[in-house]
Amino acid sequence: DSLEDIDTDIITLPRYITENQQNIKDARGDFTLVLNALGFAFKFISQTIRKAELINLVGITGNTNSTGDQQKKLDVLGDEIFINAMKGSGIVKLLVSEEQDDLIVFKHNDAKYAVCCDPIDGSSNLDAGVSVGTIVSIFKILPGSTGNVRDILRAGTEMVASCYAMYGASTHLLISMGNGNGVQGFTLDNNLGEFILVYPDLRIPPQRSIYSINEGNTYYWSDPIKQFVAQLKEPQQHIDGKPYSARYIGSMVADIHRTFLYGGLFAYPADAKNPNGKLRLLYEAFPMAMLIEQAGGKAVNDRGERILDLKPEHIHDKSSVWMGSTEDVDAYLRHIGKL
Ligand code: AHM
Ligand code: MG
Repeated sequence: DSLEDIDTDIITLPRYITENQQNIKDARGDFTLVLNALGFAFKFISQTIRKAELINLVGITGNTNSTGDQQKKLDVLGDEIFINAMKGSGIVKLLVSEEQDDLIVFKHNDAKYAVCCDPIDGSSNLDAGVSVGTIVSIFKILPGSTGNVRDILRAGTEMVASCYAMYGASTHLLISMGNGNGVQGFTLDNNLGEFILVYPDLRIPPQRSIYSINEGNTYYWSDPIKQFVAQLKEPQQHIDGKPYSARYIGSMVADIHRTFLYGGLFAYPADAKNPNGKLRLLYEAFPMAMLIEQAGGKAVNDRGERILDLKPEHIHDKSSVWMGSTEDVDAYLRHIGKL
C-alpha cells in the first residue's frame, strides 16, 4: 500500500451523527452525547472481552442474575461498564439492563433519554470464543416526565434509535435512527479508536434460504411451528427445488448480523418451557426489529403481530420472534394464515 491509497476523508460515528442531525428524531446536540457514551461503552466492553482470556476473567461468579441464568464475571463487568458510561453521559435519565432486576434512575435533572440494554448478549458462548454483543434501544422520556417506568413501557415504534455492537474478529456497530433513515454499519478501527462507516444504508437481502433457530427445542414447539420448520427442509419451488440451510450460532447478535449480510430467517418461538419465547422485548426483540425493518426486512411474533407494535407490561418481558428477509418472514406469515 502506498500512502496515496490512504483515505483521509473517512466518516466516523461522530461525523455521521453531526452530518445527519437534521434527520434524527428529536435530536439536537444532546443525542450526540448519548451516542458518544454508547461508543465509549462498546469500545470498553470490546477491549475487556479481548483481554478476558489473557487475564483469566472467564469463570462463574456464583451469583445468578435477574433472569436466573448463571452470571459470569464478564457479564458483571460489561454491566458496570455500561451503567457507568450512561451515568457519565449526563444525558441518560433511565436505564434498564438485562443484568439488573430494577429500573435504574440517574440523578441528572434535565436528562432526556431512557436506554435499555443487554450488555453482553450471548455470554454463554464467551468461553468458546464465539462472537457476542451489546444490544441497545433508546427512548426519549415523555414530555413533562421526571423519569419513571412509564417512559419505558411503550410500543417499539416509539424508540428514537437502536443499535448493537458485535464483538467478533472485529467490532461492528449497526445503528438506526429510525424515521426511514435506514441502518448504518460501522467497524471499529482499533488504532484510531473510532467507529468507521463501512456499510452505509445497509439493506437486508429480500430472500435467502437460511433458517436460524434452536431446533433442539422441536419437541417443545407447537404443531404449526414444527410443521413450518419441517417444511423448510423440503425442496422449495422458489429456490430451484433446494431446501433451506440451517445456521445457528446461539448468540443473537451474531445470528442477526449474518442475517443482515446474507439474508434468511432468524426465530426464537415460544415453546412449552418458555411460553412467551426466550428473548427480551425491550433490549433484544425491539432494537433488532427496528434495525431489521429499517434495513427493509420484517419482524413479527409467533402470532404474526409486528414486534414494534407490541407494548411491554414489565421491563423484562419476553417475546417470540421471527425476523429477517421479508420473503422468508412472509413464508411464516402465510403458513399461520396471517398473509
Ligand atoms: P442471554 O441474554 O442470557 O445471553 O441469552 C440470549 C441468547 C441469545 O443471544 C440467543 O439468541 C439465545 O439466547 C440462544 O438461546 P438458546 O441457547 O436457548 O438457543
Ligand atoms: Mg440477552
